Parts: sequence; C-alpha cells; structure tokens
Amino acid sequence: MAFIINTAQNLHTAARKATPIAQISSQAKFNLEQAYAIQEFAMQLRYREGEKLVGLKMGFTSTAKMQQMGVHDMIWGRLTDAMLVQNGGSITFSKFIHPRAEPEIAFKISKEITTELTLEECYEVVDGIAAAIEIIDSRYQNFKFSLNDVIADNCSSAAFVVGDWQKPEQQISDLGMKLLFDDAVVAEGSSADILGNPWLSLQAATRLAAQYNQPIAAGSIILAGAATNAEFVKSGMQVSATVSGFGPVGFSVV
Ligand code: OOG
Ligand code: MG
Repeated sequence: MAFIINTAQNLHTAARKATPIAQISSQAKFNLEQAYAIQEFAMQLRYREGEKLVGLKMGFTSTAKMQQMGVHDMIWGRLTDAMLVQNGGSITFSKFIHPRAEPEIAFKISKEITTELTLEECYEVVDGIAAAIEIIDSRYQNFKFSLNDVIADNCSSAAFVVGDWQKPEQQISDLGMKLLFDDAVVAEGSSADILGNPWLSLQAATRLAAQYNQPIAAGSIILAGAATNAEFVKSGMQVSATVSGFGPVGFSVV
C-alpha cells in the first residue's frame, strides 16, 4: 500500500509542478491492478483539491497510437473539470511538461451507466457526439513508459477540448479526422482507425468502468481515443482538429 500511495503522490506532484519523474517500472515491479490503484489514488488527491470527475478517456484504441508509444493494449483514464478547456480557448504551455495534441471523438452520456452495455445499448445512452482534441502530457521523462506506467499516470491525461455537440444521428464509423497546427495538417486518419468504429470504444469503456467499479454519471464525456499519432505543441501555436460532418474544435497555446 505504501508503494501505491507514494507513487500516486509523486505523479500528482509531477503534474502540479510540471516536472517529469523517472519511469516507475525502471525502479519497481508492479502489475496492472496496482497501476489502476495508483491512478485511482492520484485522482483522490485531485478530488481533495476540488477537482470533479467529468468523464473517462480511452487510450490506445488505434494501432497508430499503440505503435507510436510501443504498447499493446487498451487503457482507460479519468477526466476532470480542471482538464476541460473551452473550445476556442487556450492552454498555458508552462503548466505542462511536454504536451502533445491528438484528434478525438467525444460522446456525451445521457443516463448513468454502471454495467457493461451491448453496442445497441450504447446508442441509447448517448445524446451528443463531437469532434475533440486531447492534450496528453506524460509525467515521465521523455514521454517514455510501459503500459502499467502510463495507466498509473492516468493515461497521460492533461487537458481536452470539445467542439459543439451534435445529435448522434450520423454514422461515425469512417469519418476523416485531421489535426492542424496553424492551419497545416500535421496528422490525418479516419474514425475507422478507432477500433474499426468509435462506438466500440464507448462499449469498451462501459466494460472497463464496470470492471473497475467506476460508474459513468449522466452528463459524462467519454473520449474514444486518438485516430492518429499525437504531435508536440509549442507556445504561440493555434491547434485545431476536424472530423468530417462535425463542427470545428481548437485552442491556442500561450
Ligand atoms: C497515453 C494516452 C493514449 C489515446 O488517445 O490513445 C491516448 C499516451 O499516449 O501518452 O490518450
Ligand atoms: Mg487520447
């Protein structure tokens, strides 16, 4: 238990001070269950400082991301109100260690979810879909980690921006997705790269949330995972993403 508490505290401090730490797995052996326990404990530290859980994010749901980061499995993390950046707003570069942006799709949940849902049941609990950008910022030096390291670090979650919500009427299984820095496309993919269909990522989120006793409240936001590589942002930049058929989403880095 001391290992879990100390590690959670170190990760929390690293995030607050924007100062990276060494990979945990280079110093200690720990398993997947312990990794999620560290994540949960570190979240308790955020909640104690007043942050509120507003949703969940899925990670490594595309092969592009798995290959970029050298990992082999899906992961999930927690999003708080303090991470939510207004669409068109800004992030302060100095509050991050080495932030990267990635284009995503977000779901808005209309009813509390406490059990694993089927794909058909997922359609019944979503009342909005939007283009989104996730800003990830590993608390580990050089953005290097094992699967358990990144889980413990709340899956590198740091900030996210969501575009205008649209009713979940259109097909989203094969939409063009782009990430742009100052109007130049820096990464491009398709929503089909997200497990073949982003709805399957939401379904996986319900399975994992149920398995880890994390209810998904009505009003929660679920990020389905990036369709492309994540790219490093710099201060002074305008970052945006497009998902065809959806409204634009973007922010500036100051
Ligand atoms: C972990 C987060 C992965 C995604 O969308 O695949 C993730 C990382 O790459 O640091 O958010
Ligand atoms: Mg992501």
